[in-house]
Amino acid sequence: MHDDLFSHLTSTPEPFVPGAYLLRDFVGQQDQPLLHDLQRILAQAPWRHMQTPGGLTMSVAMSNCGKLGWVSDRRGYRYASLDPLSGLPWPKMPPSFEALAQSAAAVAGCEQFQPDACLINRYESGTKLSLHQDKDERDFSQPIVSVSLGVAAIFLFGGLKRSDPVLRTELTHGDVVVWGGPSRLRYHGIAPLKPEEHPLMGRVRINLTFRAAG
Ligand code: MD3
Ligand code: FE
Repeated sequence: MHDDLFSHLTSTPEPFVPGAYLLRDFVGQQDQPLLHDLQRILAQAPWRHMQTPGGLTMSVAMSNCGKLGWVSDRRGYRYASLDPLSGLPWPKMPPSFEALAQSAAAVAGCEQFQPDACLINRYESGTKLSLHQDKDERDFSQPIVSVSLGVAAIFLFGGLKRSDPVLRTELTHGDVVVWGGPSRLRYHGIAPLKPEEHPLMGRVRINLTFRAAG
C-alpha cells in the first residue's frame, strides 16, 4: 500500500559495513507527515531525560511509541508497555512510521520486519550519545531501522568490542539506516551535536529507531 511512497529505490543498495544499509534521504517528501504524527505522540508521551542505572541523567531526551518503549532508570534498562510518566500505554505506532520502517527494511532484504517499539531521541546542541550496544531486544536476528531528522550528526560506529576502531559518517535529515546481520551488535554512538539550524526542525536532531523488541 505505502510501497509506492518509497519506490525511488528499486535495487538492494551495497552495505556500508556488512549487514548495514544506508539509504540516503529515504524519507524524502514524507518528512512533514512523519513530523505531524510525531507531534501527536509527544502530546501524549512528552520528552523526558531518563536516569541511567548509575544515577546519571541522560543528555538525550526520549519518548517512545508502539507496544513497547525503551526505558532506563536506577533499576536498569528494559522495554516496558507503560510510560512510567503517565502510567498509560505508549502511544500507538502511527501507520506512517511503520510503513517507513518496513519499506526500508525490505530494501535491505528484511521483508518480515515487524517493529513493536520505536524509541524517539532528541539531540540539542552539544548533546551526545556515548558508544554502546543495543542488547535489550529479544531477537538480535531482527534488524534495527534508524531515521534521522533535523540537524546533521556525526554517527560513530565501532566493532563488536568496545576497543575496536571507530569509524565516522554524517547522518543528515531524511537518512535511514537498516542495521542487520553482523552490524546489529556493533558499538555505536553520536558525537556532540553541532550548534546548527535545520530549516524545518530548528536547532535539534530527532532520531527514530524501530525495533522488534518483544
Ligand atoms: C547500530 N540511537 O537509540 S541511530 C539508540 O542517532 C541509538 O539516536 C542513535 O543508538 C541516534 O540506541 C543512533 C543508529 C543506530 C541505532 C541502532 C543501532 C545504529 C545502530 C543498533 C545496532 C547497531
Ligand atoms: Fe543504540
